[in-house]
Amino acid sequence: MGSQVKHEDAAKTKSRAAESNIRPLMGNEAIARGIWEAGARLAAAYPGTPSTEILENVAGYPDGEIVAQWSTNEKVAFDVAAGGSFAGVRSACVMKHVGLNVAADALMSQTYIGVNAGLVVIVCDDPGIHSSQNEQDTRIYAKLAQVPVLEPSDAQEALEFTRLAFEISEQFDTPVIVRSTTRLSHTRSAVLMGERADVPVKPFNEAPAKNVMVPAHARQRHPELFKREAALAEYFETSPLTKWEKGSKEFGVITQSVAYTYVKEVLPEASVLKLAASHPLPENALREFCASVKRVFVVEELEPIVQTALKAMGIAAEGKEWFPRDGEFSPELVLRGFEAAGIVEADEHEEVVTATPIARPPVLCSGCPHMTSYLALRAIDARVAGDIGCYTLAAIEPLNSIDTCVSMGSSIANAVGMAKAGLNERPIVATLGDSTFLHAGIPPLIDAVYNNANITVIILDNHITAMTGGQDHAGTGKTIRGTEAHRVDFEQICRATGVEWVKTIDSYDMGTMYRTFREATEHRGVSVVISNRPCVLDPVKIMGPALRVNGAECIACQSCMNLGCPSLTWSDEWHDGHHKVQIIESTCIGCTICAQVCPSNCIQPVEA
Ligand SMILES: Cc1ncc(C[n+]2csc(CCOP(=O)(O)OP(=O)(O)O)c2C)c(N)n1
Repeated sequence: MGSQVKHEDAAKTKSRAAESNIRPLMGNEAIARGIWEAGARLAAAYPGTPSTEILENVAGYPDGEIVAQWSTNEKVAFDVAAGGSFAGVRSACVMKHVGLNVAADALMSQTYIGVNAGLVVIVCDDPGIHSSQNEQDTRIYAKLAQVPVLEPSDAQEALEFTRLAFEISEQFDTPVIVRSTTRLSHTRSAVLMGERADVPVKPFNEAPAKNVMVPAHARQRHPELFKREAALAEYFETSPLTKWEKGSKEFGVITQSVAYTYVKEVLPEASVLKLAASHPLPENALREFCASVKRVFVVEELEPIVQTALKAMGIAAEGKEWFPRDGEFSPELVLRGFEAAGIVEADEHEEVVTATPIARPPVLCSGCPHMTSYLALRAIDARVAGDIGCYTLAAIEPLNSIDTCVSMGSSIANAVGMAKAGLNERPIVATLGDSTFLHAGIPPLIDAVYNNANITVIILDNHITAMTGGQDHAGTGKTIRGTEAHRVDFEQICRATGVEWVKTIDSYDMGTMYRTFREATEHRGVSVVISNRPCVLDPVKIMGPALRVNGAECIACQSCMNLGCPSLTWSDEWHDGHHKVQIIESTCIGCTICAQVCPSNCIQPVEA
């Protein structure tokens, strides 16, 4: 009896221990955990929503176990990780979907090389464009690069698939993509965590014919990709990762990633073939599944990758007829699709009540140092080629002063093209942030000088990557783990490219800013202005006394309102048929920009 009690105690302790390893993790935290558990020793990334928290969480593990570093852009991050793989340590790089465009050149050759130690590329897609410039589907890249793409459907799988990705990478000598999406990356669910694998460092693989991609070697390597792809397809044929959940023979659903969870919620009893990867596809499993049901549906977010493959196999699969090719899926959307397809009766479900929230356009922060540059650019009537960062908000009211925005780093070369095309009736100005300049702004600046373009470049240096939540970069002087690092000197970089006219100004000094912009745009050739002030969310931000409007003297001219500062609101008082202005003192950081643009001098510090 006594020993039995002890037994129970031991069992309870064991199950409590297992329970204590269960945590509610965000998909991104689970991916970071998967990288660490896989025994990876190197991870590099460039921030981008929805992927940013992955490297931030990797950096939470001890430095002695895994190197974590922000790279200047995604191609650099990819190449750093590939370098780690060459050196024999499991390595990962992390990026958002558009980051893979930047890294694609390296991926398309690394795929010929394969790996030494495991090489995993984590890419987070953004169906629905919550925070991106487009909603491209990474699975197409996987097909193009002939590499597997693992698609977890919840946080538990995010951890497990990431771990597994390193195994697959080494077993099949291939980079492996793990694809998340915004919904998975940012949703929390219970995850059973494991231990960190102890993976020995491999020696460098002395194999120039494999590692050096010159034409003679690449020609030899290309056929290897076909063999590898076939072997991977076979792996997914037989792996329990490809899961057949049997149900009615009337119809069957093929799905993967978070779409799987929506299908299970809407049709819990249906026949489902859950794929772990949309590339390479397990053709026999697909054929067998499709033959077992009368109608086949493919529920996949974004592109019809699996549906098209089935059609090429001669299988009449339905999918994009009922589920859209753009936007993010949800259980409601999947339900509506099956309803339209005649699978679910319209009255079989309760009416879904959707509440439309009041539209609240995004705004720059109170005292954001970017505001002044765009006010000044409007005043000099500049044609502005914009870029990607917080400052892109200047494209909308009230600043309304950006004419184009394409992709990271496009602004400078767009401006060069406009100038060369003869669009010269207004000054042509490119604006981009410090992180964006380092990411992809330097080659086009060199191009501008080399080709003697008549443009002005404004680098909005707020000492941080603000848009994605405040990450460090080579211009901040700190690493991801907070240690001191060399700080890039933006003026010196510009001068080294050959720009002769370079000035740094204080973003909060409006008078100097107007004069400097005018001077810069009158200069023939390339001029650069560095508008310099830390982001208001940076820990070193300036916090002056809040400002207050003296209502009696406000002439309701609305000059300050053109800034779009959220601390400025209309008051209940009127002047000449227009609202006077007041300041929300609790959010005002005392930057004084509004006081500087006030013609009646009615804005003063609260203490004065
Ligand atoms: C290729 C690519 N990588 C990453 C991103 C995500 N992203 C958008 S803007 C930005 C950088 C913003 O920093 P910065 O240029 O310094 O401007 P700030 O937001 O600080 O004003 C990043 C990383 C992206 N849109 N595209």
